[in-house]
Amino acid sequence: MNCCVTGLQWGDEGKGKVVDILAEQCDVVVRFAGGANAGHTVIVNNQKFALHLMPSGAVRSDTACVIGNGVVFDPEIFLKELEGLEEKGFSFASRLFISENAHVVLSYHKLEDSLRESALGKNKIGTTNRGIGPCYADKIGRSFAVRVADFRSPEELKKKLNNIIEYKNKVFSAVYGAEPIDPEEVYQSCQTYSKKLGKYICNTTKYLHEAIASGKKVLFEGAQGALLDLDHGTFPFVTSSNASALGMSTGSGIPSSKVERFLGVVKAYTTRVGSGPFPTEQDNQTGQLIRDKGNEYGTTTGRPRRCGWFDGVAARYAAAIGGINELAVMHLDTLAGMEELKICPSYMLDGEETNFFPVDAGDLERAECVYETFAGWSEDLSEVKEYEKLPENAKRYIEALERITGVRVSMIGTGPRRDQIIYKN
Ligand code: 2SA
Ligand code: MG
Repeated sequence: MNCCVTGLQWGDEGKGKVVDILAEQCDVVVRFAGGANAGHTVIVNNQKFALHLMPSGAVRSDTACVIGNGVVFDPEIFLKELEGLEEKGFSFASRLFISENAHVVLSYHKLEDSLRESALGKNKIGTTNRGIGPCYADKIGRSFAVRVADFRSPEELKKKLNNIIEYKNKVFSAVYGAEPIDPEEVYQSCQTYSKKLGKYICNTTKYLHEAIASGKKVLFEGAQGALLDLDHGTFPFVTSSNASALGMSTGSGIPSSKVERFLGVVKAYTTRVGSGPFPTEQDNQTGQLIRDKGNEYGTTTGRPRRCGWFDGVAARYAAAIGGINELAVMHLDTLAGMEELKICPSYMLDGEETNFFPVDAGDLERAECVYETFAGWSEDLSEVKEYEKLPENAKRYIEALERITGVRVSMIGTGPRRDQIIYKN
């Protein structure tokens, strides 16, 4: 079965590990949205891989890896990742496919990202400074966009870069007083990328349709999470792509009718990194406990993540918009030792109870959480392999997540290793 794995929270749900496990039964893993802002951690034989752009299938030597058209492709970071994996013995000959239609993140996008964030001051979005927003803005704006396909025509790319950078330099200097960027330098780095990556560039939509037609199993790997989706998340505190499962089709060219499994990944609690409303946040000892036990720090930026209780309103909404038919609950082990656990199935908003997630940032700021309280467990879960062997209170907690989200749980994460997973019927 073809499968799409996306996060149902604000990212960092543990998608990388889930994708790595599912990749065993798949032939192709596709990234369809986001860019090097993602941080997917995969641990194989005690070796830790923090992947940003490379699909998590990269650490299985026979899995094809596709960078879909919906990705904003940072060739500098990608090359480092590729070479790092090659040094560790992975080969990518005939198993790496980069969409010619993907848009390219260049140095001026990263500069623009940090200039804008500094200018916003306390109103900043809290981006990863990876140039994601500015690159997608150029894509939507069309006039100043560079696509992977442009690497094929060096002369035209040179002209294009000269025009784009001339314009950007004017704006950056006038608005932010920034130093000018040298177009020649950007062009030279593009030459290097083109030489090293040219052989992987292709029409990935064609590749994917042919792969599916020939019976290959495709796994779509989301980045960030549904609540950071540009259209359906907590705007403006979102990323600039359709990070929910809804982005799968536009970001790959494969319609949802070709995909049977829509697996949503959640953590057993909630985290968020960057600014924006977070109703169940525990900016207190409870939050700190979760952060310490769950090692909740950004994989890309190292930022401490904000931590809180499981937000059932948000997860139910994310599951609904993504057509999610299966749930993976990660980091259940992190909650061990807490006397009491809480899940928020509804909010009080302006005196009325609601269980439909209001994406409006102002509404969310005012929303007050209604909680259900559960007894915790003290047993360490890290070596439990069967659902039946979980402590009764842990099972009760999982069943509550199913009831509140309306989706059945099929996988439960009990630690970072590949084998620390429980399958549930
Ligand atoms: P951006 O850089 O424009 O996409 O930032 C916009 C918002 O999206 C959030 N965002 C993320 N949230 C969680 N995890 C992400 N990936 C890294 C990780 C983040 C890190 O896996 O830990 O290392 O800090 C990710 N990428 C983007 C971001 O925090 C903004 O709220
Ligand atoms: Mg992450």
